[in-house]
Formats: sequence, structure tokens, C-alpha cells
Amino acid sequence: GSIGAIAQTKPTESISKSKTSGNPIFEGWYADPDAAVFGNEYWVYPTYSAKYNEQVFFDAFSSKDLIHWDKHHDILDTTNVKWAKRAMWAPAIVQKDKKYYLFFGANDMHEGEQGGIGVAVADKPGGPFKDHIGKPLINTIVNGAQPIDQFVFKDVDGKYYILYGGWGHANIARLNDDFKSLGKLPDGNTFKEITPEGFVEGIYMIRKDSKYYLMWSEGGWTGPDYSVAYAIADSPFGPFKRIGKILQQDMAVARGAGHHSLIHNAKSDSWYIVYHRRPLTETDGNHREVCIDKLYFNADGSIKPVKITRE
Ligand code: FUB
Repeated sequence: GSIGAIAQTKPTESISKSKTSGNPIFEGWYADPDAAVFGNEYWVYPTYSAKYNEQVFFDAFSSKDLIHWDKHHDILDTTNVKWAKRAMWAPAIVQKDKKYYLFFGANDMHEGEQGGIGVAVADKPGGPFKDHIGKPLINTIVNGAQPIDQFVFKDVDGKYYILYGGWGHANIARLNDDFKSLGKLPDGNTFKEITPEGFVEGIYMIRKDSKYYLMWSEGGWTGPDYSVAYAIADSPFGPFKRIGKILQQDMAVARGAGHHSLIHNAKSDSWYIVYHRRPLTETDGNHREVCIDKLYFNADGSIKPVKITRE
């Protein structure tokens, strides 16, 4: 093969901490964690939390016990995505047909750069990932939604949807099976706006007991009101009725808790929320770290507010 076909095996660094991992779960400034379970391993894919010009790669972290974490450095970077220059944000991982797809945002549309949501693919969860399409999957502003912070949702009928958005607007679109293009929604359109009340960014969705739970971050990402709220609907297309907040800062523990994902342990039917927050001692907005806490549902299907901890 060509030079480009040589797999760049990046060093894997083992980060061991004692007994409980404690929060943060690993060292370093990282944000927007997307968590997944592959076989007997937990994986977390975060944003490298730094200045936009320094956000040119993604690291991933894996663990068998949620305590000891291995760091997989540089699973994807701008050298493998020709349209991406910087501001690589908020990845979302999906396993499909023995492949691993990493959806991500790149470039900053605030400053007029051509940015958007891209897709990368690998044979293993730790990469190396390469660009799947050669261009962004979504690179225009539809319904006012900034093309960032995507989440990929597989419905019970096997159909895949991409939910995404920033700037206070959220869309849903159908993903074609090759993950290279968008299909049509049941209403015949490509995009449908599903913005719930209070939405800012960081969308996420689960289906539980035949209900669709939409979750998102609200407030300013560096401010005290940054938090996660949720809504419930009977369909992935809404309408979503805002129920309330799940996650907020706690001035005895940390500030700015938001942009989450969930882990469901099917064996014990227990739920974890994986999110970022800022230590009380930090003033730099990018000094965000990845934490995990327990999340509980009430018997009526509502979600209990999360208690953020250092455990
Ligand atoms: O980390 C970059 C951006 O900050 C994310 O895309 C937003 O959700 C916010 O967390």
C-alpha cells in the first residue's frame, strides 16, 4: 500500500489510579465525553479542551472496571481529515457492522470558517480512524442550528438518526446505512427541528420503557448556569416536553457541569452519567475535566437530579 495506508499506531498509556477512580476519572483537560460499552470495556471519547487552534486531535480512554483507564492518544487528527483545520469537538461513537464510526465537529463557524460534522471510521475502538466521506456530512446551518455536538441514535427498528445542534437550535435527520449521507424523515424532509425549551447544545437521546428521553446542555458553557436538562416524548421526532434539570454545578464540588452522555450497565440495570465540569480552583473556561456519577430513574420514569461527587 501507499504511505497513507500505514496504520499509525499511537502509544497507549496506562493511567492507573487507586481503588475508586475518583472524579475526574483521568488526568488532563477534556470535555464533552461520549461514553460507550464495547464487549467488556468502557470507552470514553472526549474533546481535547484547549484553544481552538490546539484542538487538532482526539484522544480516547478505555477501562474494564471504570477505575483504571488506558489513554489512546491521537485516535484521529487533522492530518487525516483534509477539510478539518482545528476546533475538533464533541465526538460521538457508534459501532456498526464490525466498524467503529466517530462523528465529530470541526472548524469554527463563528469566524466564517467552513465547518461542520464529519465522520471517521476504524476497525477498532482505539483507531486509527480515517475520514469516511472526505468532506463534512453536514456543513450548512439549517433551522439556525450550528452543525456541532452530534449524537447518533439507533431506534428499535434499526434506523439510525443524527441529532445535533448548537446556538440554541437542535435538528434530527435520518442517517443512510453507509453513514455517508442523509436520508428522508417520515415527513419527507431531510431535517426536522426538535429544539426543546432551554436547549443550547450537547444533545443526547435514549429510549427507555418505550419513551424517548431527549437531554441537552443549557446555560452558557463557561457560566454558573451550565447544566443538563431533559424532556420526554413518544417518538424520536418529538414533540419534547421539558421536564427539568438532571445535572448542575455544586459549589461544594465543582462548577459548570454539563455536556454529558450515559452508560447503562444492563446486568445490574444501573445508569451512570459521564460529563465534564470545572474544578472550583480554575477560572479558564477550557479547564474542564471528565467525571462519572450515578444516575437514577424514579419509578414514574422521571430522572432524579444527579449528585456530583469526587468519588
Ligand atoms: O468543547 C467545545 C464545545 O464546548 C462543545 O462543542 C460544546 O458542547 C461545549 O461543551
